Amino acid sequence: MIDVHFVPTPNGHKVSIMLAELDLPHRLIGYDMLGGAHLTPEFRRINPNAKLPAIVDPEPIGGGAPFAVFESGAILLYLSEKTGGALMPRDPRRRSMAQQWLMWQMAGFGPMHGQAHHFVRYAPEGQTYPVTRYMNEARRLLGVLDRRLAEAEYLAEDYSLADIAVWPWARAARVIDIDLADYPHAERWFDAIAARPAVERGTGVRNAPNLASARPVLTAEQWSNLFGDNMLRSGER
Ligand SMILES: N[C@@H](CCC(=O)N[C@@H](CS)C(=O)NCC(=O)O)C(=O)O
Repeated sequence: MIDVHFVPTPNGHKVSIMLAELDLPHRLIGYDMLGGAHLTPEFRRINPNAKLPAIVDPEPIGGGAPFAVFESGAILLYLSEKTGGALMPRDPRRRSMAQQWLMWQMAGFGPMHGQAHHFVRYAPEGQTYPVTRYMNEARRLLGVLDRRLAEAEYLAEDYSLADIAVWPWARAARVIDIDLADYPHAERWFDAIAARPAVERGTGVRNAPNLASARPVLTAEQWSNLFGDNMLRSGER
């Protein structure tokens, strides 16, 4: 039974969708991120970066002691390897495509959309420069996705873990007022993936209403846990 240290955010849903697709027994361990539950020395032993998600596999590839994996993209690769290469194309070109789009998600699409969410939803209002910068980048990257999906049914032609990595962030675009209908090929791909039973199961756990709202209201303590001194100081404990 794999332990999944989890919050129902786009990065968390990548892992819960992958586990549902693979039908791997797992247990979701929820964290109160607003309360700073992830800022503990115990969790830092699982993820030195103190972010969610992370997994602990009691029966790791190659045997031995339970093994922890952090970074959602690395978790998808690990789970694929554990299941003999599931959701990773066998064909070498397609396999490389899946790796390329996974890296694109982890290094570009996710972080840029994440910053757009931060400045639109969490930062004090009225900061036009960062809002414009990250919304432009979020839209530009959706354009890249749309053009790819105009030429291929899925990112690596076959449905793969690259689609699983990108899909939850495409889903979150509506919260920052981006309409996927403006990206018709991405919307066609989005709807096809949304209809998969495993995706429905993998997104069954929802965010708390406050965090899911367009403009979450945080107490000073909660803000500090996520973005301020508590978050900064936690690494020193
Ligand atoms: N690159 C990381 C990002 C993880 C991440 O930022 N997780 C967020 C939740 S989606 C988090 O833990 N936030 C709490 C914090 O930043 O203190 C991954 O893909 O796993």
